[in-house]
Amino acid sequence: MSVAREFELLEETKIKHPKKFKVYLLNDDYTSMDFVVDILITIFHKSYEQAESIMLDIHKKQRGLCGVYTHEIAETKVIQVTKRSQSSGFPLKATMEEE
Ligand code: TYC
Repeated sequence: MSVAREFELLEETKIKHPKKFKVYLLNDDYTSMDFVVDILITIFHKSYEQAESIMLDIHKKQRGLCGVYTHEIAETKVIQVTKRSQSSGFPLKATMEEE
């Protein structure tokens, strides 16, 4: 078998890992701390203790990692945060970026 064919076979059998996306919450001056904790518990499935610690980290460092997901799930999380923030009258924002 040629080296080229061997390379082709190797490429064909390689496992394709889906790209992963980090979802962040951003700090602002108006969203209540309780609301951010609630978002982290209900949308990002954190415990109360984890949620409080991430929220305080965002408050101090301007943004905080909430989770790493496939593109579709990350996009859904960002949309869920935006909808909940808008309907509660808070300016809280979520962003996503490739890992
Ligand atoms: N900085 C906000 C306050 O003092 C709290 C806050 C934390 C807002 C995290 C957004 O992603 C955020 N009320």
